[in-house]
Amino acid sequence: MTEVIKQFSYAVSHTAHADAARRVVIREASRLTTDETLLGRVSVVVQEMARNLVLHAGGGELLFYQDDERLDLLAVDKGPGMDDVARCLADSYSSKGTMGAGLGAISRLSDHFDIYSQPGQGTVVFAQFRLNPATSPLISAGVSTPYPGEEVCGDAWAIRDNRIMVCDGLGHGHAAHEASRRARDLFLDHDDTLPLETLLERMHRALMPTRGGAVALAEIQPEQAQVRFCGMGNIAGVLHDGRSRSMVSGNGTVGYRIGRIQSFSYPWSPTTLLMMSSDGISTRHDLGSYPRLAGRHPAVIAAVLHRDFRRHNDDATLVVVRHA
Ligand SMILES: [Mn+2]
Repeated sequence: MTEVIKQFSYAVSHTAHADAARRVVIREASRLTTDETLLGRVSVVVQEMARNLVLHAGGGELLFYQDDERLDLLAVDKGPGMDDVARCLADSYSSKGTMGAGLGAISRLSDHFDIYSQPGQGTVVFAQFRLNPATSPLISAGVSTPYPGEEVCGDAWAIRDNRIMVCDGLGHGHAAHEASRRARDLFLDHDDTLPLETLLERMHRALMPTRGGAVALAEIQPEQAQVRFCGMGNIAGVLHDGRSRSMVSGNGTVGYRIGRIQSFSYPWSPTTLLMMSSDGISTRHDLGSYPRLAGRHPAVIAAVLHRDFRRHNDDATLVVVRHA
């Protein structure tokens, strides 16, 4: 599925951006589906999300992610937020011209809908469209944005079955993108009976012609009630289950020079959240300070924390995973 993964962000602050965003999203979605009804639903949802950003939030960001199973859209803003999301949604069926009007359409037309809003701090709206049935027992989402002004992201992330990878290519721009892309391609093609340590060792060799990067691999093993984590360099791995716990990575740059590769086990339960982030996301991020955010869809969690803890001088990636 290497070729079909596509992710980008789009700044929306004017109604003209809404049309442009819709065209880009539909162009990408059309590569994976010819279902006109589905494309029609996506089209209206992009339009409504972008309109809400312009009319009710003073602008924001539209995030797009697509692979061969799904198309995810997120509208992220730091606008006034909503006091009562449930009421805004309920109102949407009877009123026109309010934020609720758009939300009602978004929730009806998408296959999965979620929202997180805090008065005075902003709103994240999530809409998912299924392209194919899910193959993973996990629900995952990642938000990944490039260094400001760069066309490509130097970070990459991927999930396959119970395994998750995040790579931060050294620096930013095309050379960083090339390194992280190579790590991701190897990850997506690897034989999943390989131990994580062996996979990381192979990535080390595969990345030698590149400038290298930081890599972390995680494997969730629900039957053993554990998660294994194998990292090299600055990718933060955090488990959240009421409180947050950091996982341990080794020192080094994959593809250049690395220390001993080791993986570690941590307890995993059906309520645990796994979060992995590149250093473009401040490690001060604290899920516990957001009321009820931990119960939202992983895409919403990733988008809220990315919005509030992203450093604007680096590629920034945050991946969130939980049980289905
Ligand atoms: Mn970085």
